[in-house]
Amino acid sequence: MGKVWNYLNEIFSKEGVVHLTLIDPDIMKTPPEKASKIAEISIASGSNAIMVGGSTAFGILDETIQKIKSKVDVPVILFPGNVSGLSKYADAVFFMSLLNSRNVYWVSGAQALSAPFIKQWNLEPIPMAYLILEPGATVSFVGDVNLLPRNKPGVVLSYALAAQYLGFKLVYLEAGSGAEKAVPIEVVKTVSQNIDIPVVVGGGINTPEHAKDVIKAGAKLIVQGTFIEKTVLNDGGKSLKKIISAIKET
Ligand code: 1GP
Repeated sequence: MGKVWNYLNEIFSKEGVVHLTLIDPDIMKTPPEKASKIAEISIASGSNAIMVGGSTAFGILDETIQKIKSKVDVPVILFPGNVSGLSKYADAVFFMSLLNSRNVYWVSGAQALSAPFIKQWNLEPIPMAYLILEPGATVSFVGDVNLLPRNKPGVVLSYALAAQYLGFKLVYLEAGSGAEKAVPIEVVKTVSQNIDIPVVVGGGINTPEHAKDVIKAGAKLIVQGTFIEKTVLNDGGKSLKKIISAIKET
């Protein structure tokens, strides 16, 4: 695997867990200048890498990534919501398959359309299974998702095991951006205890206590977007630092 994958593994071995800052390159919400400021404060607060992506495409991706890269020294990893979510300026791409979509486009179609760009731009692909649980937010609507039930850890585990056996390097348990209900701790625990690849958790994580519980349950990577967007420009990263310290000392 490539440089960014090695970087993430170094963080696993040094710090135990990885914190990822998700920035939506939405021109209306986070124009490039603002996105780069958010990235800068997040990294200064201890976050380990920047993810750039979103479900909708009102973005100017290339400029956003270039601005972010001019301010931070950590990898910028694409989190594409579609083929349009790729940019040659990023360091890597979470090469995702939305395993619980009903539509084969999101499972393998968009990936096939994206693959030539990844090859041509020499982007590092990091294969990641993407599983969306209730409530799912915007991404479940866009991705035509058969939402995984919150109260059935065994069902989520079956998908996560399938992800591992299919050869994915990571499995992402997603509740949806800004989700009122995050992925249940019980689900994180059941999945983490029974698979061998690192578990990523995101959607609705907003407090140090919650983040800590997610890590204690076995997740190795935490993704935060909404909380960071709402806080870092106001408090200079103070509340984000508390969350990151909580997960790193778990
Ligand atoms: C969304 O899981 C991520 O894809 C982050 O969610 O915006 O709720 O932090 P939040």
